[in-house]
Amino acid sequence: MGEVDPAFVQDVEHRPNLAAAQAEGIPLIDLAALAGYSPSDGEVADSAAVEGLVAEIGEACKEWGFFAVVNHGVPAEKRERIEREAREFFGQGLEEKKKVRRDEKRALGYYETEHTKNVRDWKEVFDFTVQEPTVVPASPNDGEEGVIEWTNQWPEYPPGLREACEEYAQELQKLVRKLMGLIARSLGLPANRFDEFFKDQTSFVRLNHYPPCPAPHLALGVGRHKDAGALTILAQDDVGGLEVKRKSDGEWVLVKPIPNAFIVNVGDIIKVWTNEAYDSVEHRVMVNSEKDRFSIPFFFNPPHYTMVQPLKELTDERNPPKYRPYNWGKFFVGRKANNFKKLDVEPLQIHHFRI
Ligand SMILES: O=C(O)CCC(=O)C(=O)O
Repeated sequence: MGEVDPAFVQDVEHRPNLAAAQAEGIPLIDLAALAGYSPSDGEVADSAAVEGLVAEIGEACKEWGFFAVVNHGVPAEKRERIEREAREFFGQGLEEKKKVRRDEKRALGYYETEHTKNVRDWKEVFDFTVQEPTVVPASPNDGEEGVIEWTNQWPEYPPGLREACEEYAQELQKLVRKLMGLIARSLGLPANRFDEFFKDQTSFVRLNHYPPCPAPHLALGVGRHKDAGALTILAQDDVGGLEVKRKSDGEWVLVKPIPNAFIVNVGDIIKVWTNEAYDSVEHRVMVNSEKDRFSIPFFFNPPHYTMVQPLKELTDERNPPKYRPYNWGKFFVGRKANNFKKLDVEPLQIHHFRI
């Protein structure tokens, strides 16, 4: 990526503090009690241990908007395999990677010029969807009907990337179903309350590579943002750099990598579904001048035709809906299109639908 182009430079107030403190007390949730649970029946096994998990997850979603999970059931070898293949893929020359480059027509594949909040990120990515094909609106504009199909673009090299990605996505599907079941129960809803959103889902996985950066005090790997979807499950390597804005005091704190754990973020859709009982968390990624960093977020997103709005069960006269319904598909494709370029206007956010 060469030296630092002004396109990467953050405004002064958003520049990272390279000496940021590691966060203390981030909820660490042990999912061992769910071992053997099959998500296909949509029910979480009933036991005192699971009840404890439900309470822990509810508390974490309220107080932090994120947490770490261990003993999650995703086999370590599947994670190691996708991490290995990702390194191989990004280790190639730009020309090779550009053969599967994302563009205005093909939303998936390799991309190295993403902007977050209109500042370029110091990273390169490879995106693939979980559902093949993934159906989305043809246009983000209201009144323009019609849908298109997104299909994944797989590179010839490394030859094992596709299989590693597909296997990993299947494992993450199982985990996200378990987590959504626990989250539903923590809200007093049936464990299968969110199952309908798995059919025709628009979930995707991103391979992130953050190369060493000559000016880590000026640029960010990913600028501050909240995830627009429902839930994100992130695998990060041992380099570190993920920061979250702690709710209790608004400080940016570093999330220490824990071997084999996943970080789970509440996204904006859950914030809306719960009428703000649960909050999405702002986060960003610092880079460093020495080491490459890799991470793999899995973004759980509902079908494009979902009208996102506070759930009826969680609202009443005393707690009326705080958001107008919005169409997820239009929001999602609008956001994807925005990431292609620096805009003069603020990209679409859920606060635009706040009542
Ligand atoms: O790399 C990370 O730790 C976080 C990545 C992230 O927030 C994103 O890709 O949206």
